[in-house]
Parts: sequence; C-alpha cells; structure tokens
Amino acid sequence: MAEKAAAVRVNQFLAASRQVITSANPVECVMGNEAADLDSMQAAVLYAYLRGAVPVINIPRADFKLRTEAVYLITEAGINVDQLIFADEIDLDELQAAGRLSLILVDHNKLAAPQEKFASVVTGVIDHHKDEGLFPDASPRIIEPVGSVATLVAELMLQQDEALLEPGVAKLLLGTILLDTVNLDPKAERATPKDQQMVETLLARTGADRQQLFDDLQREKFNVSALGTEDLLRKDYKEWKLGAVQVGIGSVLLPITDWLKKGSDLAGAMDAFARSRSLDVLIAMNAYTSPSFTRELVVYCPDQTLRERLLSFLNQKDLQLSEISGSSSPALALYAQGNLGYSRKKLQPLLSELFSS
Ligand SMILES: [Mn+2]
Repeated sequence: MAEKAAAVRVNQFLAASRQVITSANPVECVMGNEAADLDSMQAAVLYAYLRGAVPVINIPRADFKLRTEAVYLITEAGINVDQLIFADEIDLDELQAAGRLSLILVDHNKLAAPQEKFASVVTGVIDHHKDEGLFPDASPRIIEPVGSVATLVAELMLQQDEALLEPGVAKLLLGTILLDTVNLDPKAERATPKDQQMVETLLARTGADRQQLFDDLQREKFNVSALGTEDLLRKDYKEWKLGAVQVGIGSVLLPITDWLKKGSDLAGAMDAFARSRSLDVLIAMNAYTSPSFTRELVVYCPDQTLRERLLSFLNQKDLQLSEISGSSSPALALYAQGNLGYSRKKLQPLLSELFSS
C-alpha cells in the first residue's frame, strides 16, 4: 500500500477543535447521521474543517472499529483518529442547556428520534437524502440528490479555498465518493454527473488509481479479521422479542472455520454476548464470498427444551442445514446452510412464526 497521505492542517484543526469544547464559548458542531457510515464521518470532519466548527462523529468511539472501511480510509488519508470527536466524547445536552450549542446536520436532514431534542439549535443542513422540508431557515441549506454527500463537501471546499484540499483530504473525499457510487457504476444508479465530475477533479489532484482505491475500500469493508467475537456479532446486529423469547441475530462476514480459529472459545463468547443482552437465543448468520457466495448458521441456545424445539424446526424448514463439527458446547450448533436465499430478513419471520405460536 502507498504511503499515507498528508493531512497536517486537518490534524491541527482537530486538535484545536477539542479545546473549543472545554472553553466557555459558543460551539458550532457539524454532525453526521446515526448510521455513521463513511460519508457521514468524512462530511462531519471536512465540513467542520471548512467552517472552523467542531466535528461530531455520531457513534461512540468504541463502535468506530466496526466500520472497517472508514478506519482504513481515514487512516490512509493521514487523519489522526485519536483526535476525532465521537458522540460519547462531547456532551451536547450540556452545551444546549448552557445555550452554547448550534448544530449543522450533514448526510441527514431530519434528526433521529433520540436527537430530536436538538431541533431548535439546528442552523444548517448539507445532505443528499430526500428533502423532508424541515429547517426551512437553515443556512446553509443544501440538499441535492447526488450519490455521495462527499461530492457536496468537495464542491464547497473548492469554492472556498482550493488549498483546503491537501492530499489526505482529497483522498478521503475521492474514496468516499467511489464507495458510495460503486465506483461510478451506472448499473448501481447512484452516481450523478456531479459525482462523476468531482471524481475526475479529485483524481487529477491525487494521482490516485481509481480502480485500485475502490478495490482496496471494498476489500476493507469486508475485512473483519481484526475483530473479536463480540465485535463480529454486533457489527450488523438486530434483536427482537418474539412471543416470550428474546432473539438476537448478527450477520457475520466470516467463515465458521476462521471464527473457530480465532482462539477463544466460541461457545463461551456467544454465552457472554447472550447474557449481556438477556437473550434466550443468539444466532449468527455467516455469509462470505470465498470464492463463491456461502452461508452458514450458528445457533446458541443454552436452554435445552427451547434449543431442541428451535433446531428441529429449523431442520424441518427449507434452509438445507447440514451440521459442521467443531462446537465446544451442546448449547452451540454449527451448520452449513445450503439454501442461500435465507437471509436475516427471511429467517426472522420464520422464528416469529415458531415462537409466537
Ligand atoms: Mn450519505
């Protein structure tokens, strides 16, 4: 991999913006949406940089490592991750109560329910989602249906001062647009002529290899090799109460055999995860491409009666399960899943049918 790009000025800005929070002055924050995907994060950082505001990454710091493509690109762009400000490192409630907070929303134009309390201090919006018609007096209020909000941020930076686009900044913007537009693929129907044009501008500034950068990002998006069992499970996790049964299902991008090789006892780690969330049933749906698309199923259920009922039900349905060896506990069942059509969206209603009857 190439040497990391330079982002000296951004890093200086990030260090200074941390100090603004602890002063007694008004604080203008730029905040992305709660999903905190790469374009939300980069927009918070770079639009805050452009304005001299405080960027807020809208997830706890502990969740950052789950966005593996963001960890990769932000690091490659030379940005100091330690200096980023995450949602659990700034007390927005306290700032609002003190009358010191104003908020610019990027990559969303409607606050998520837990953050609706901040609606009265929203002063600006930059987004590419459907315009919900809120915050009519916001300034700026830029909502354009482009493929990536990075395209809008790049445009504003170029308008204000081209010198803001040091190499690391240009690389961060470029990689984000490529990821959001599936490398400008017309079939994905994401890229607009404006995204296209911005990619060309940024390619000229960075000298990057477009296909290589996109391939690197795609690879890193699915590269979960550095994550432990708890993080693998919570990276893409949903939970339901089905009848009287609390069920959690994580999508895991790793073969069961690789997971078992991670050293620590899988049944023990599943047990700890299930206990911490008071789950009766914890399922991992493993899906990966290596080389062809494969699905596997991991079922953890310590209660024997419930487990027998669940496993016999799953084996009767058309998931085409065949047992994989390697389980260290009777509570843990490992399966290859022949029917690739059963995603979490389809499994959840099946379980609902079972447990609600
Ligand atoms: Mn977005």
